[in-house]
Amino acid sequence: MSTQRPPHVTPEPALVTPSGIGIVHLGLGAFHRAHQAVYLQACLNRLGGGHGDAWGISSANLRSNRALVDQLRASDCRYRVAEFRDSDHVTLREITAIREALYAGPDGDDRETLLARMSEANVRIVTLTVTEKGYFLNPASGELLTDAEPVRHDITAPHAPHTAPGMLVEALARRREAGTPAFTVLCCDNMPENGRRTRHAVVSLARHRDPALAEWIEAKVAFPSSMVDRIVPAMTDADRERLAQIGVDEPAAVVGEAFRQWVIEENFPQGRPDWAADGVEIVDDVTPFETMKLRLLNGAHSLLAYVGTLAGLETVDETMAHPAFRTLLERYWQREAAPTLELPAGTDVEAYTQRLLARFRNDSLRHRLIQIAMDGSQKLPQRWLAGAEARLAAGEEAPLTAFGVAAWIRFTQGTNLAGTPHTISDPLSETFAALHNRHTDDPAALTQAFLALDEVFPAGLARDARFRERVTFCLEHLEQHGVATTIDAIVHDPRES
Ligand code: NAI
Ligand code: CS2
Repeated sequence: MSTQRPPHVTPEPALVTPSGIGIVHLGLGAFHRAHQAVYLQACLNRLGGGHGDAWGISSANLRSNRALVDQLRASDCRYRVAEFRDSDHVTLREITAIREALYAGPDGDDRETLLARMSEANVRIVTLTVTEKGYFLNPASGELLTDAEPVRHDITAPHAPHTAPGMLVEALARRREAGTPAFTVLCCDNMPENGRRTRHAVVSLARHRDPALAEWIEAKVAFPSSMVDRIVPAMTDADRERLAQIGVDEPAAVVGEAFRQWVIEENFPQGRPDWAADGVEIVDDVTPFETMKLRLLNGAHSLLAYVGTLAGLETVDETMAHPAFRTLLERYWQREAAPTLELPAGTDVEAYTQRLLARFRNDSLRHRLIQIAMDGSQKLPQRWLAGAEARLAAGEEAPLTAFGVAAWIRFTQGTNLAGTPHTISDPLSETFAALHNRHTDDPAALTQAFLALDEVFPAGLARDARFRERVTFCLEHLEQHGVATTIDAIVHDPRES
């Protein structure tokens, strides 16, 4: 770890203990604890014991992580968030906004408690961070994966659902039955038009059960989109050790960067906390914010994750120590990502990307590349591929995206360029292994087979011969010459200047 001495600690403002639950959250992971709960805590602190008490959170996990639920319960759901500006400066916030932690997985006891909570009239919002794959949507088309085993389960046994969309459908059905107004569903996952996608998952699933219920949901339930931003790496033992150094020893504590942003569409028929008073941007259309963040921040993250891992690097800040990676990002932003964006009014894209570089350099986070690299099949369509497809359709090229795709394909082989193994965590990992087995030592055939994965690649990219050839070229070049030389070849390609 880079922290040699304990950082300076900013004291915590006075706390209030909320009562009353107004929000149910699905996906009690690191991000929820360090983002939504922090904003809610600010609201509760601001309002004291009064009106803010209506918005306490009941937070649940539907699959992993039962241990965290137990840990939170043991501490009466209190924990601290350590916000690191850099290795020397941390702000500690104590969070009491989460009032209840539930484990509602198929192997847990709390599913009925969760459904009962979601059916209560005073619960007016259900928020979600269940990762991209938790919606069971085809990443490229956005259609519900009705063949996925958990979805099949929720179609045949809808009253005891296993998936997040299934939980929403069952709770909404109970509310409709009881004459309770619908809650608003607020997706906080890194997906494009995340409200619209969530709505499609829920309505599609409901239609399998009862078309009238699906119609009721379409008519009555609001699904505002939101853009969420704060880098919150998965906790490691090293994080726990350095938190212990500053007296933070609760197991549910979480580490994140100092920066945070939340942009939410104004569509809450049952009301909402006064988030704007705590720095949330409330807008009519979140799409420009979402697309900008997904393509500039997350797109860059994925590029670093695959290329950096192949080069034997472990964390985002390590990649930033190499000029080649900074050049790669700058070229990617300037030439391929920014030109595809309709920027939010008043945005200075140069300032935004420079700030991203500073955030990525934050060596107090130790954000592991392998964490960002997981679930590439779910992430790449919105981070890279939609933008690249638009460029090709406009007669432009996308060589840096092709390089990223080549790095991703090589990454899914399960070793870095030096042969050191890494884990592939992705719903399509078995497919990847089969493709690598079938096309060993044939980069052109391997490229063709990956681009034919229509749940990942849009048709416009898959059938573009120039793009395919670029990917194959990069795959071969990476293997023969390594990461730095390949970056150099791409950014200095005379066709690109
Ligand atoms: P985490 O690993 O700490 O938590 C993942 C959560 O998703 C857990 O609650 C887990 O139970 C749930 N989950 C996973 N697969 C699921 C499934 N198939 N069905 C239902 N629930 C499922 O991860 P973390 O950091 O909380 O991130 C979660 C999501 O939050 C990300 O995928 C992303 O969309 C969003 N996010 C995360 C940021 C970060 O920096 N960590 C920043 C911005 C957004
Ligand atoms: C990362 C994001 O894990 C990933 O894929 O790109 O979680 C990223 O840290 C956040 O979106 C930052 O807001």
